[in-house]
Amino acid sequence: MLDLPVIERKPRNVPPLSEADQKRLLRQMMLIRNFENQAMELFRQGLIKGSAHSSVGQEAISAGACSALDLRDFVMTHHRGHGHCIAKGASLPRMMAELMGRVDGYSGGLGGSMHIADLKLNILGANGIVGAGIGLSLGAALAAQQCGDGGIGIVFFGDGAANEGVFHETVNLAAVKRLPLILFCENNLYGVSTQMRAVTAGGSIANRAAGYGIPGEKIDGNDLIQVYEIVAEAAARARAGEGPTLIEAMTYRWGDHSMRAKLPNYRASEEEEAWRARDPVAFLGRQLGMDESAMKQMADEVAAEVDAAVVYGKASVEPASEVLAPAVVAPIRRVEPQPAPGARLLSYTDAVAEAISQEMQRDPSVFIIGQDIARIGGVFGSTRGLLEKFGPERVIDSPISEQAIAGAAIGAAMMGRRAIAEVQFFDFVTLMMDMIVNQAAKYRFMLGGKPSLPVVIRGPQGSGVRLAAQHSQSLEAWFAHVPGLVVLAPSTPYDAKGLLIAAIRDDNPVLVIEHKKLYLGPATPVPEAPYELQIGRAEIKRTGTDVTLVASLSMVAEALRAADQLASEGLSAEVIDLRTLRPLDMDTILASVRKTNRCVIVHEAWRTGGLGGEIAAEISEKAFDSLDAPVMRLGAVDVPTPYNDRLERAVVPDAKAIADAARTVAFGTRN
Ligand SMILES: Cc1ncc(C[n+]2csc(CCOP(=O)(O)OP(=O)(O)O)c2C)c(N)n1
Ligand SMILES: [Mg+2]
Repeated sequence: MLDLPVIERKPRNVPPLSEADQKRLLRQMMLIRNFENQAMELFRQGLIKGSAHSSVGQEAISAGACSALDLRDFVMTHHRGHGHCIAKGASLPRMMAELMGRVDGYSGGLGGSMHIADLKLNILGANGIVGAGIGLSLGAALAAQQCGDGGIGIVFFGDGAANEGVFHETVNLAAVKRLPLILFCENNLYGVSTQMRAVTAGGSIANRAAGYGIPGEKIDGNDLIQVYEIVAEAAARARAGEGPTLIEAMTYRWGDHSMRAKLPNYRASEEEEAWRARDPVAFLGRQLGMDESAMKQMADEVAAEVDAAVVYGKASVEPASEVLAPAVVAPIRRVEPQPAPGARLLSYTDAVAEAISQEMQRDPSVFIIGQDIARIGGVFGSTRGLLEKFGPERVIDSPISEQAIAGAAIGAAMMGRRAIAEVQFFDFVTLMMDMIVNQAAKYRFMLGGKPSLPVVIRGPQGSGVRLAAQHSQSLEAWFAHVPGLVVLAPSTPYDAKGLLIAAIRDDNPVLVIEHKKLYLGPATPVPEAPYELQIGRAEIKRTGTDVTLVASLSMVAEALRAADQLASEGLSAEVIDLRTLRPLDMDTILASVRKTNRCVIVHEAWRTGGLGGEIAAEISEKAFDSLDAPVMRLGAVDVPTPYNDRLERAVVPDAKAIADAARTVAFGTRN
C-alpha cells in the first residue's frame, strides 16, 4: 500500500554516513519534529497566526538531503520548509521568533513561516507560491555554475508543484545548461486535498526526468540513509559538471495541509496509520539499535532546545510600523550630474547594447539572458556584439520559456550576480508575472528589508509598427502599481544608455521599459563614456509658462511637437519627460503645475487605469489651489491595438491630440 521504492544499486561516489553522523541526523529529525509540534501548539494558543505548514512525517528528507551539502551550497525551499531550514543550520530561536511575527525573527516579523531565509547559510528562502522556488533555483544554480567554486544547490518542492509550468521550464533549461542543481520532489501524495495520482499523468514525477535526458530517481523519502545516499550521488555529479538530477521521494505528511486548515476528511484513516507505522524517526532509531530510553533521552534534549527557542520568541517584541517603508526598496543611489550629450550619434538600440557592454566590462558579475539575444544580438539588435565580447556563459540564448528567463535572472540576483533578462516583446511579460510581482518585488521586504536584488528586466513595449494586439501593448501601469519595483522608461538614446546603466548598478529589481518605435528612431547624441542618469528624477525637456505636458516614451516626442505648434500660437508649454515611472518624480511635476496652473498628461497606455490617473490624482491632492483647469489625461482608446495602419494610429494620442488638449485646459475650447 505504501508503494515505497527500493533502490537496488549502490550509489556512486558517496562517503558512507558514520554511526555518529546517523545519530546526529536522528537527533536533527527529532528537532524538526519537536519544532513543528511546538509551533502547532503555539498556533493553537494564538501566538503563531496566519498559517504554517508542518513537515512532521517528512523529516528524513530535510535531514538526509541537507547532510549531503556544504555551507557554500544553496537550498531553495517552499511553504513546508521549516525542516529544510533547520537541517541547513538555521537558528531555531530566530525561526520561532519569525513564526510569532517578532523583531528578532529572521525577517523581523515581515515574512513569517513562508518566507524564512538565512542568506549567510545559503538558505535562499521559503516561498508562498507553489512551484516558484523551482524557477528561482534555476538562477541560483546558474550563479553557482558561473562562480565555478563547485557549489551546488537543492530545490525542494511538493508533488503539486511538479505540475506547474515553471517546473518543466526549469528542468529543461537546467538540463540544457547542465546546471549544478538537485530538483527534489517530496511526494507526500497530496496537494492540499487533491490526490497526486488523480492529477498527475504518467503517475511518476521521477520518470519525467527521462524526457529531459537527466537522471530521475524514485526513492523512499522516509529512509534517511537512502535519501542521503541518492542526494550525495546527485551532488557529486553536479559538482563534477554533470548536471541536474530529479529525485522523487515518497513520503507522507502526518498532519493536515496547514496548521490553519480544518478540511473535511480526504484521506483514509488506514492510509494515515500505515504511514505513521513507517515513521522515519523510529525507522532510523531501529536501524541504529537505539532502545526506548535512548530515544527518549534524545527527544528530551531536543525538546529543551526548542523550549529555549519558544522562550526567545516570546521575549522578542513586535515590530514598529517604522520598519515598513525602508524595507520595500534598497536606497536609490545619488549620481553625478548628467553629462553633456556630446557629438557622437547613436541609435536607441545601439545605446542599449553599449550600456550592457560597458557594464559587463566593468563588473564580471553582470550577465544577460533572453531569447535570441546572443547569436543574432536580439531580434531588434539591442544586444548586438555582446556574445562575441563576453561569451556564451554571460550572454545566454534561452529557450522560449519566460518564467525560466525571469527565474534565472532573479534567482541569480539572490546569489549576488547582477542579472539582466530581456523580454523579447514586453507583451510576453504576462508569462513572467509571478516571478516579477510575487518574487522579485517582495523579496527584500519578505526577508526583513535587508537583502538587495540587483536584477534588470528590460524589453520593448508599444505600438506603431503594425504588430497588432499581442505585440503592441503598453503595460507599464501594472508595474508602477507594485511596491518593491523600480520602473524606468527611456525616451531617447541618451536616456536609454544612462538609465540602463543606472538600472544595472541599482540594488533593486528594475524594469526598463523600452519602445519599439524608438528602436527605429534616428541616432542622436550619446556620450561614449559610461554614465548614469538619476533614478526617480524626471527631465524638463522644454520650459514653458502656460501649460505643463507630462509624457513618457514615444509620447515625449509627440508632446514636444505639440509644444512647437502651441508656441507658434502664442501658448507656452512646459514638457516633462517622466523617465522614471516608479518612483514618480512628483516634485518636478508639482513645481511645474504650480507655475503653469494647467496640466495635460499623455501616455500610450490605455487611458483607463493608466498612470495618468495616478498623476492627476496627486496633482489634485497636492496642488489643487494652483489649478486653473481640470487636469486632462490622454491615453490610448480602450481597445486592443488594431492591425490596420490607419486604425492603429487613430487609437494612440499624437501631437495634434496633445495640442488640442492643451488648448482645452488653456482656453476651455479646442481651438
Ligand atoms: C501558485 C499557487 N497555487 C496554489 C496555492 C495554494 N496552495 C498552497 S500549498 C498547496 C499545495 C501544494 O501541494 P504540494 O506541492 O504537493 O506540497 P505539499 O503541501 O503537499 O507539501 C496549494 C495548492 C499556492 N500557494 N500557490
Ligand atoms: Mg504534496
